[in-house]
Amino acid sequence: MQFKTILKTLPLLMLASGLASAAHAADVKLGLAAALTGPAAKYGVAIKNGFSLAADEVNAAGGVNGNKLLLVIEDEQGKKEEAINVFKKLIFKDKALLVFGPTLSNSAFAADPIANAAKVVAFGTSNTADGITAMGPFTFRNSVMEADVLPVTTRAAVKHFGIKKVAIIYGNDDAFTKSGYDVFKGTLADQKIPVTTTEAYAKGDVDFKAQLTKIKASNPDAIVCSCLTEEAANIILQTRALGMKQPFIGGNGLNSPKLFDIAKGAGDDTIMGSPWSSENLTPANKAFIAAYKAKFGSDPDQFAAQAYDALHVVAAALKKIKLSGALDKDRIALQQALPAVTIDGATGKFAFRKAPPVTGKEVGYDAQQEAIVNIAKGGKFILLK
Ligand code: ILE
Repeated sequence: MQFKTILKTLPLLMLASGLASAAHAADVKLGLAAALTGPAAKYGVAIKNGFSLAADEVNAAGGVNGNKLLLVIEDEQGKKEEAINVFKKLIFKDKALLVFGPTLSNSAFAADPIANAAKVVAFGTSNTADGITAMGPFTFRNSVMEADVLPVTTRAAVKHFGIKKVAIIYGNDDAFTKSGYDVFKGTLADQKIPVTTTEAYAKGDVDFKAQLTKIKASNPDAIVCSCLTEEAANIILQTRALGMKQPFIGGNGLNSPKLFDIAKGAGDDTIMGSPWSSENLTPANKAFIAAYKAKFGSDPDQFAAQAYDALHVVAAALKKIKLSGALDKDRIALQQALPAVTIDGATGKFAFRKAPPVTGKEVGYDAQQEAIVNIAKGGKFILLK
């Protein structure tokens, strides 16, 4: 071989050997598309941590049927276009057996069709909008959807504060905040709570004074907020600046500690639902919380808990199948093994249920889990009793 040719080939050889040492043949590659930068990063980093912790645990216990789990993690920045790019990379280039994520429902509506077309499971751990699992039989989620959580949250908040009427504020250009709004609207009608005014904002807005002034004039007992955490926190702060003292009722977006990073004490008394609570002292949850603190030096949140559980759900499904090495076959075998999996995880007992039927379409699988209602107090989410 000529010297020139060797020089040309060398980087390729190095690359190949590098890949081989990072992932030996028996590794099971699982993709994770998460928002690790941008406004949704606080959710995405918690999700990444939950997955890393669970993968380390499974691997330390010998892996799955002798195979180690290898997480291939990509930043989708909380953007639709990036979620599409990252899904394509994980599915077609990295040849992941399954893809977890993306973080936001808004991105899942863009990226999941790629996974369904390629017959690869897209497993959402934080997508709570309606219609996610209607995208196809390869879409799974363990994130309990707004439609299941908000009626329970609203009923508990109404009782706790003796609420007679509410105002609503929501983001009208994000799939999750829009879906949460629709669910809140139906829930308030069902529970016979009049709405004094409904105000909307757009992604990236930072000044909510116009909407909040209208809400103030309508004199509600509480404010319903279908928002992502950063917007919710700024809305709460600006409400207090206008001299308004009403408590907030939120959806899944408000479950992040980012609420307190921005709103500080003004976040107190906000009520939101989730399947997870740090006060749920089951052995699985206690072990999760202690291991998370030891590894990351901070408390976990519900996004970390759901990610952690999702990895254990997939590990349980993998234990039931014998991987053949033929990627297409193995991806389908995993999709077929998942629906029957049940675990007792950080978020409690978990099972899947088939998504509501859609005519002429195969659907995926939702979470079958009860919602717990939390209230913010002193920078923490505590159980509403
Ligand atoms: N549950 C929401 C969604 O589906 C957010 C996820 C809060 C981070 O987009």
